[in-house]
Amino acid sequence: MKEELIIKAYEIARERYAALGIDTDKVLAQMQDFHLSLHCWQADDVIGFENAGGSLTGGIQTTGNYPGRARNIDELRADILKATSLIAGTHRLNLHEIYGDFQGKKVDRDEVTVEHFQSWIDWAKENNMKLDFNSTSFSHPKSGNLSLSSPDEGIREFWVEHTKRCRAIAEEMGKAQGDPSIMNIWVHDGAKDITVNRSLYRQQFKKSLDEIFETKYDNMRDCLESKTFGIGLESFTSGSLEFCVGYCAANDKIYTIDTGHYHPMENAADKVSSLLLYVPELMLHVTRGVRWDSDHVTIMEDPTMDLFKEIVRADAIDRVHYGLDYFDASINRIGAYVIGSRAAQKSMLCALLEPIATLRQLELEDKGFQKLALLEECKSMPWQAVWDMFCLKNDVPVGNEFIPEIEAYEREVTIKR
Ligand code: RNT
Ligand code: ZN
Repeated sequence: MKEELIIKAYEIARERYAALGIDTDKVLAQMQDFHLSLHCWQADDVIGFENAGGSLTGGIQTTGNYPGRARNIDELRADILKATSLIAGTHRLNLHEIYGDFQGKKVDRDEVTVEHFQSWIDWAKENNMKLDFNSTSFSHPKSGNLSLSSPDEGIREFWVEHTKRCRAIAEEMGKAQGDPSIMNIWVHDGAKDITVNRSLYRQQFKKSLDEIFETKYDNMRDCLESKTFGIGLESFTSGSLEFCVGYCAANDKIYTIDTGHYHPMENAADKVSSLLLYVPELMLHVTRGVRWDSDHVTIMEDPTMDLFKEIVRADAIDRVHYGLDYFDASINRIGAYVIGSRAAQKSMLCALLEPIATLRQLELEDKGFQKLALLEECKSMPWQAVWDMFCLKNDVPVGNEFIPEIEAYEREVTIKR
């Protein structure tokens, strides 16, 4: 796209926004400071590198068999770099434990150490990326339906050991990058049918978490992710909303909002201002729920835009970590990264472009018509010109120009796998 055209459109947009009291240059600077934590698992359908061809368990599922899945660490790294080359700004990478550099050796989950992530730490440094981390309770012979909440002490202790080791790894990542690594704990624990020992499993889960968090670290942060249900585990989830929010509030832990983890009519955005009164920070897993926990690619839809608006309106930009979490195996996977990341960025941009001071004042003065009218007008303000400028400044494709780039990478690289 012609550079002059983008600049011209931006200048007009700048004036339009200035009339509403918004400084678009400042917003562009804020956008530069907005870092996503890109989930590594979209590239390979959440399989990881433990054993080639292992299958996904734990109530999550990828559907589709689009060609070109990353089959090893080199392919995954290349795909991530391709994706980030099409996304403005600098971003973090969110690794799961099963993505360790195991060099073909069998390393069980209770044996993993930082040495299995040293090459990731080096790679991330070379590529100006910071790492976040996740323990992995699924896709393992000991996963069963219950891991950290298992009544079987042997199983429970195995997963406690795993999770403790993951925290130690996250601590080393944080140290190496001079910035805390955010470590998420999500366990699939649940049951398919009517469950009578709910209390027992939740007590076990709490006991496990207390043990896991005994060691205090300075270079990593813990977060806990709740869920409504998993596939095949429809009737009970140990880590329900109440369990996780309660635990995080009582123990000063970060709560993870996965936008696909609530009832379809529930508004994830509305949780932000409540949660932040009781938990120190939030981690996001931005995804697109379609009817159930479907992990569709994030797009710029109302729930996503509302979430980012609520974060900005709550003055909480710096109290949130912006992870993505979806896995679509039915379309080009690099394309999936780019669509979702750009959609999250666009949603943040629109949130930053809101005339929030005016809107707040109108609401306080009970001027409901004026507030609603302004909110409606915001939708057709030229935010797209600011977005294009952001891409231009960051030297990434403007508009749909990233499509042929992904097609070329598919032709040259992924289709040959
Ligand atoms: C599953 C959770 C969890 C996973 C990843 C792979 O429902 O959302 O965050 O998607 O850990
Ligand atoms: Zn998630």
